[in-house]
Amino acid sequence: MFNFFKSKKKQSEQPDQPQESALNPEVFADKAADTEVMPDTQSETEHIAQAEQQTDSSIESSAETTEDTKPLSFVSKIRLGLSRTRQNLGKQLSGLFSGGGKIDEELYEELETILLTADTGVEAATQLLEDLRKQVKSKGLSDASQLKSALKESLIDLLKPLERSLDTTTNKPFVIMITGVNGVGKTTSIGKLAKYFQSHGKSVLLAAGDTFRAAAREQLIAWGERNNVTVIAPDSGPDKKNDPAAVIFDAVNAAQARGIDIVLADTAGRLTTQLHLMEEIKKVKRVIAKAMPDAPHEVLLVLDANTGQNAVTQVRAFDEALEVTGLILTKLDGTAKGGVVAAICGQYPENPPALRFIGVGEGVDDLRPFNAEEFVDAMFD
Ligand SMILES: Nc1nc2c(ncn2[C@@H]2O[C@H](COP(=O)(O)OP(=O)(O)OP(=O)(O)O)[C@@H](O)[C@H]2O)c(=O)[nH]1
Ligand SMILES: [Mg+2]
Repeated sequence: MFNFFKSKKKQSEQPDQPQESALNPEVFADKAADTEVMPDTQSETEHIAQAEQQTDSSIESSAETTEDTKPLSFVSKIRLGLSRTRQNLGKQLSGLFSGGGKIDEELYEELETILLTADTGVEAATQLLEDLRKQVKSKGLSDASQLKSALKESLIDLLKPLERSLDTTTNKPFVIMITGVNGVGKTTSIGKLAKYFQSHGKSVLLAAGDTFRAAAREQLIAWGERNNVTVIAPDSGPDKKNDPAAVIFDAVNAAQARGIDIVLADTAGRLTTQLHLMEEIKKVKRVIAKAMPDAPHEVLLVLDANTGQNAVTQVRAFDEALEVTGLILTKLDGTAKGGVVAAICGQYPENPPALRFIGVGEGVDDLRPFNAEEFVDAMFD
């Protein structure tokens, strides 16, 4: 047991700093992590095909189903996760391109409509069409069937600037603050990230900074147990003062004392219109910097792919409040509108935010660093 707040100096000189620790920084690391799922004899191709054949209503649970039986490669997971987008976008594009007709204005218009229905947004759709027209000219394309690979190329070019992996070696501990609106997948992404970083040889500590929602603490503790990592959580007693800034402050101190590589700090979901909560999250960030100068080293905004164009509004509002450094796009498996990734690019043509990870299912392995080629390949047949 330890209490970092008692040993902290100059507390009264720091107005942003929490005045009392409401924490019970126990170690929740007794239980073993999930065991590896052993492969069976079914081929991966068969396996994906089978999962893809599921009806729309069952597709959301497909990742779980496949986890129970056979682990898929990451590329296959993304392919499976993007089944809906591929079925929607891929089918429409095949219809448009396979006829082998002429490349004319009508075709461009139809293509624009298809892109917009996949949630690419007007800016990105316009950019893609401009790029495509250039390719048609420079490569001398004349037949619609040649457009598919050209469009793929344009999409990869558009999405490539989002592909910037997260370097966590710059600081120890490297403090990552996770934010976003309610229910987008923040806590689940932390669970997945814990596993991801551990599998890359990093030690991880979780901070249960969502002191608002009932059971948020328990949810994070469960992820901690599953990954066999420490969770710094507030005391759950009803009379305890639960201050998210205090929890994360203690977690950063704990990580420093223990030589932990990465701190993942959960925060409560909030709407961008809840101005007092947007102020609160700014304070949380300021307090983290009191525990460790320059921290948080990464402010990750989690976006739900189903949100559509509203994702763009969320990026802007959270960025204004917190200077977001990276994004996680979750629930790509539950949407036919994976094109929202392009919408983010369309809004920031000069310098788009880094899309660090994408979530393609509820399982602990369903998170993957964003890779433009892989993503575009998975979007098309
Ligand atoms: N299909 C799918 N579901 C996901 C994904 N990521 C998260 N979820 C689910 O989304 C739901 C909400 O996830 P949470 O992690 O609790 O979301 P949150 O942002 O922490 O929610 P609040 O703390 O209440 O704001 C859960 O049922 C998750 O299993 C994903 O990539 N795919
Ligand atoms: Mg949560």
